[in-house]
Amino acid sequence: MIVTRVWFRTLGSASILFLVGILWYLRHTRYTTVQVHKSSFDWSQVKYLHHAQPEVGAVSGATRILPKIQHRFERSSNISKKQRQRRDVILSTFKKCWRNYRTYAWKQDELLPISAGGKNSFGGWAATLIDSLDTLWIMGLKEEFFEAVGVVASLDWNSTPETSCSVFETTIRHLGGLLSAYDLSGHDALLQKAVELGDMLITSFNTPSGLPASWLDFEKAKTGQLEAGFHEPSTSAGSLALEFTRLSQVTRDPKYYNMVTKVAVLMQQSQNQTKLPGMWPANWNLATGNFVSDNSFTIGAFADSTYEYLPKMFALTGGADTMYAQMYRTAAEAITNSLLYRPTTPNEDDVLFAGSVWVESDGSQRLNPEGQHLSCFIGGMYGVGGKLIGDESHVELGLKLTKGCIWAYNAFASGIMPENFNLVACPSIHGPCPWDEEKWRQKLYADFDGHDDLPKGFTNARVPTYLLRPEAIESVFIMYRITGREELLDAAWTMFQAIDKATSTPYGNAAIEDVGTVGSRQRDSMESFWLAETLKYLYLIFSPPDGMSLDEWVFNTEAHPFRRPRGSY
Ligand code: DMJ
Repeated sequence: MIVTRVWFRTLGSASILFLVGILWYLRHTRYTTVQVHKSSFDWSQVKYLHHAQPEVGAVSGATRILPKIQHRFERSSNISKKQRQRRDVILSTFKKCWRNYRTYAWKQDELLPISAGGKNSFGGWAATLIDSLDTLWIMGLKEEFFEAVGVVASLDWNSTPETSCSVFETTIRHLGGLLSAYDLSGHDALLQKAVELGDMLITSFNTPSGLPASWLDFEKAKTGQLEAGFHEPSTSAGSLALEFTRLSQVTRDPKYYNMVTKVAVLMQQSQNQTKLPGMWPANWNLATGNFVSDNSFTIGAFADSTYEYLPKMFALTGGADTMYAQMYRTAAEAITNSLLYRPTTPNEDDVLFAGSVWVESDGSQRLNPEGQHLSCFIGGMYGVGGKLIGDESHVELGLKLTKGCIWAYNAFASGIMPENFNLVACPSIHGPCPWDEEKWRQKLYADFDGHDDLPKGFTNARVPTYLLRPEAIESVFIMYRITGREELLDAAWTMFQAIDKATSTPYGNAAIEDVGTVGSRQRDSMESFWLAETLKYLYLIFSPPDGMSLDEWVFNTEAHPFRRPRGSY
């Protein structure tokens, strides 16, 4: 009797376990098993009319051990209760946006956060969904992740109401998003869709010059009729390297890497021939390969990620592509000498900004002491670059540049910095920089842009909007991971609170018109980088530092992490 009872009891618990196992399996496979539908056009079959298919070579040479980027945190896999609470707030902000994207804009490019609708602005291939995949994974939202993978598996890159797409935006958002989600999850559907998309985007190089067209006109691309432009932002060619190199690494097919390497070789050849040697002008002639003629130099709009990718490519190739480290070193020196400036501030803060330079016909340089939200990535670039080449002075500059953006956030009534503004520059970034109220007032008068209530130190806020951009928080995150300085956590939290207060809507977060006004009018716009970048960096800064370590991952310019080669850190 006793034996039978024990037997039944054992059988009972075994069946329960079995049932639980079956349920887990069904639930898991329901989400992880997806049927991939091939796109209706195979872009790998496009004939290269102007150039032979790029020759097959190694993706890159031998890797080596690179210097560590991350600070040695004492408790790298733990966080305090305060950080956990902050992280949970970021998580619920993300969840609200995702839930409403799913309800009101599912499969469209963007959620309209005020009118609760959707819009297509990037080809209609679910930009927000793809851009958010890795954030979903990192935040542990696996059910939502696998549901989104199901959508990705049915995407047809040949089906869009548009006649063309931006090569840069589709590369950094869609291709970057797919590759990163694949790196994190290993889900094969993501790789298959990344390859289809990569094969489409790489035809942008099928032009008479062999350099990429900025816009991929689909019909022209299919028939080899594309032409690269005469005056294009440098990012449209200079900032494709990370994504296509990662695609070559994971497919072991060097054709993508070979294409972007053509751009890098031209960059290297021209770097010291420009009007501001060490930097490249903001616009390039991609029809002829002339990267040297223009007079305008910036690390902001049109040029930003061209520079950002130099140290990051060195990291992604495991130190094999030394030309990127060399180009970074040379560019950073030129930027430091010509673009960085220390602004006069009422409290004489020791902060830096990167302005822009116009080179006159006599070769003299005219510095415009401006600030752009887009330029705020530069603190993180100096930090990562300095660590990789073993130059701590870059890390110090990176910290001061990051503090500049934090200072600008704190200066405005909303607690957010404007898209574009001007300051008064001191003669040197090293010497003293006393506050001179009279000089500031004179400049304020000269630069007057209609704002009569600017914070002291600012002479205009030419573009007073905030578009939910990530660059400032991105540098705060990177510099925290590099230096371990606790005050950066508080700076990030203050920034988030200000941003959420000004941008929150019942359905998500919206861009605002004027950071100088508390309660500014909102715009019915929530770009995909809010979920892909801004909230991801915020979530990560309050997470244990050994998660998504900068020693193991390198983030593309849309905050999509790619795995660095093992054995190189
Ligand atoms: C993003 O798409 C990327 O970060 C890009 O490099 C710059 N612009 C937006 C965010 O501001």
